Amino acid sequence: MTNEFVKIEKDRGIYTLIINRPEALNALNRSVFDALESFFKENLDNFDVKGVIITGAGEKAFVAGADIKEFLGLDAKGGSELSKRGQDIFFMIENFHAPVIAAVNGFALGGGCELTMACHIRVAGQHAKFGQPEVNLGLVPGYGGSQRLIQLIGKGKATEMLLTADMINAEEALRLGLVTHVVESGQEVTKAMDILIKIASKGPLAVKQSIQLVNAYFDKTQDGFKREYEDFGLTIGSEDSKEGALAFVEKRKANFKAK
Ligand code: DAK
Repeated sequence: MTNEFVKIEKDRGIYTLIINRPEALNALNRSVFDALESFFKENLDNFDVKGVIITGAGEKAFVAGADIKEFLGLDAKGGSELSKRGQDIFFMIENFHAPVIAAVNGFALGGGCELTMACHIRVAGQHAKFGQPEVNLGLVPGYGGSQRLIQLIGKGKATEMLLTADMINAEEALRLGLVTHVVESGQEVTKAMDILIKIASKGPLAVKQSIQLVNAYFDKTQDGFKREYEDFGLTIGSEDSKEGALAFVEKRKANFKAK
């Protein structure tokens, strides 16, 4: 499930994945992708996982991009295959049943910014910096960044960021809606944990379907409104919704079972 490049910690059902290559500013190499892929694949239907935090080791970087040294020499076919694999892993994160929060503790550049955007929620430390500097390398983003940046901050600013490679700071990211919280540096994981502990008390199936409904809005093959009435039926037919209503009437905390 893990390797030396991604450390995993567990607390009250919340898993913190720490990308652990501080000497390379936590750049995403194949081993990091392997570890991310196996964690999310192995826990696809595991409701014991209540939430996930992704962060970077050290104080300087969340992830400073794909490992530039690793993609030297890739040809068009190899590059495209690597990009597709990264996209598939990021889709797995985006569609994970439990919330995934990026605790952005420094540089989030290129593939690092793309990783934050595949997460459901982003919390930034005051010193965090975001950017898509691929054009500096004669590249376009390869892990969904050209699409998710527009979804999150709109076409105008996304185009400017993609074309200039300029970084934005945490306050600007908050103003643009790229992140939802800016906290004192060092408090990113604590804030992410607070949010996830709150969500962990909710109905797990309802949380899963809410994530899917948000994603359905951006999926051109789905009708989000149709999906919503279908999912409403699904959740109201669940044992958890009966427990939720009963707990309300009996003025007690609901004991959800993800059923
Ligand atoms: N890859 C590999 N090593 C990196 C790195 C990266 N992305 N970013 C930093 N490092 C390494 C540096 O090489 C340096 O290592 P040593 O020289 O000490 O061995 C160490 O981390 C510390 O970095 P600096 O000395 O540069 O630190 P500074 O504080 O001076 O600068 C910086 C921090 C973040 C501004 C700077 O490191 C920087 O500009 N880093 C590169 C940012 C960047 O351009 N990232 C890549 C974005 S493009 C693909 C799919 C996707 C992509 C590509 C291909 N395919 C499917 C083929 C996506 C590409 C990207 O992510």
